[in-house]
Amino acid sequence: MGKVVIDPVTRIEGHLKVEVEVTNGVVTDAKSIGTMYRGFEPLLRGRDPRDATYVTERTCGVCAGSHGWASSLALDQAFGAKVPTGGRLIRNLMIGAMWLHDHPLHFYHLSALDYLDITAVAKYQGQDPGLLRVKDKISKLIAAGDTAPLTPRYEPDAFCVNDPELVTLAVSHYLHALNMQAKAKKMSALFAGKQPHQSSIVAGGVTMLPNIEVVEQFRSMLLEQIDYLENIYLQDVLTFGTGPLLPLAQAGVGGGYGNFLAYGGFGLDDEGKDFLFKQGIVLDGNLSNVMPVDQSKITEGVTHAWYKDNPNGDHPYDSDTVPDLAKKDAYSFVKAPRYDGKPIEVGPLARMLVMQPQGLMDIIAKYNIKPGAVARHAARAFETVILAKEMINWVNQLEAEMGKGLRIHDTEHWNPPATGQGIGLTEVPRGALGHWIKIKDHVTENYQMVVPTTWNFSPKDAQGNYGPLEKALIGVPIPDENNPINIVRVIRSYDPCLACAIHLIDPQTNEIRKFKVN
Ligand code: NFE
Ligand code: MG
Repeated sequence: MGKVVIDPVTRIEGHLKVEVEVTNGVVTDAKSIGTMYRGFEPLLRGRDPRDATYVTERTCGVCAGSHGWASSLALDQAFGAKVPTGGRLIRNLMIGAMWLHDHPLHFYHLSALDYLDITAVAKYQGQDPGLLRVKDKISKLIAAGDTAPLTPRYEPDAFCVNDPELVTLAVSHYLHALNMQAKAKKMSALFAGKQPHQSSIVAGGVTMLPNIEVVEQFRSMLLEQIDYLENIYLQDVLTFGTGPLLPLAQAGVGGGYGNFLAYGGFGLDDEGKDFLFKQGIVLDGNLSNVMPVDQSKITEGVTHAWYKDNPNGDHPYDSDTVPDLAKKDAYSFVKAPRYDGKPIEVGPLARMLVMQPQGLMDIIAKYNIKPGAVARHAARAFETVILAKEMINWVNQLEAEMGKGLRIHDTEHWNPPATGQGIGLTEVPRGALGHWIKIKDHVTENYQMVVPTTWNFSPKDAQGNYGPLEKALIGVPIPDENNPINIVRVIRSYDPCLACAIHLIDPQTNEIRKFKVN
């Protein structure tokens, strides 16, 4: 038996350490350890509630707009604001464009290298001029011993794609993806003022009143994205997932509990009733029973997290975020969200298994793919295309609104009430995001964010249940303890963001150590 410690886990956002026990080539115990506390929630107390939008966005540089969106949804409710159709559509388009940047980045730049033997590029024998340029570029880097960041930290294994054609194409798409992501960010900035950290979504709607040139520029950029996302990104994921990685996909490596939660996101009406990505809960992998979500069943426990126990209970309206580094049995700064006491996965796979779009379900059935690391990549690519195509409808609807006098903000409800409370639940790239605010004397009395990676990378709870990642790691094959590549594949399949999950660096625990095998 051996203990494998990966610290820090690279090619993710934020600070994560993972410890596993390996027995007879299989993971038998796992700990997900968030090593950084940031203190955004206490920071908001006593401030103007509207500050939440801008302060919480600074949680993260990747999904920043997500927090602007969730906080504004919470403020809409607390202020009694009714977001006009134009405000809803612009929010959807601005945040949607952010997703078009975020998901391909995760696949090409953060994850694909776990599945490629990059040195195969030097063996490319084809004549495609673009691929020959890639071969030339990468071969020079290999010769110079300078392949970071393309070189994975681990040795290529049996699941690493080493066909020179496929690998060279994938690397060329890696480079192309950088270009397409920059364009997606520009799309978002057309409405957001800038990216990251948008400055247009506010309580009651948005502040940017677009003209027709802006909308048409957005449309033409969106059409280019749809072509790219459908014909390159999704195709690459399917080529890998139903080809060389099919055994991993069929074995459901990194599958976990089979519990999935989505709050629903991207409003399709102004009443907050229908969403592009649907709301629901699936338990124990039972896809025929998608249950409704009741937010009152959400708790965020801290039994194994470095925080003082909550005197007023663990529901986000009443809970607290007070660090306690001396806490016995604690091993992470990530809290432990649970739904009705259950650890639950959130994210693209959860969304797609709640929504069950026919095209993806057909692929899952045809290839007998099980929930796991590869399925997460497939779900992520699939939902990106669903979203991008729906965005065309929102552009059309926005133009129709412009024809009848576009309203983007509920100006009647801009000032904070003396007292109030509100919840903002939505879907962001890494999963279900919730913000809870309580207002007293016109200022924020309490603010809590329960973030996708907090759900997925939580530690054990008071009942001793593993967090979703921990559970997903147990059973993962590690044929060679010196090469625990399957562990990072499973970790990265969630696209974790520990910056969001923990929302001050502790000089004692944030020490950067080398990956080590004991
Ligand atoms: Ni920092 Fe985030 C997203 C949020 S994280 S990336 O998507 O909220 O778990
Ligand atoms: Mg929180």
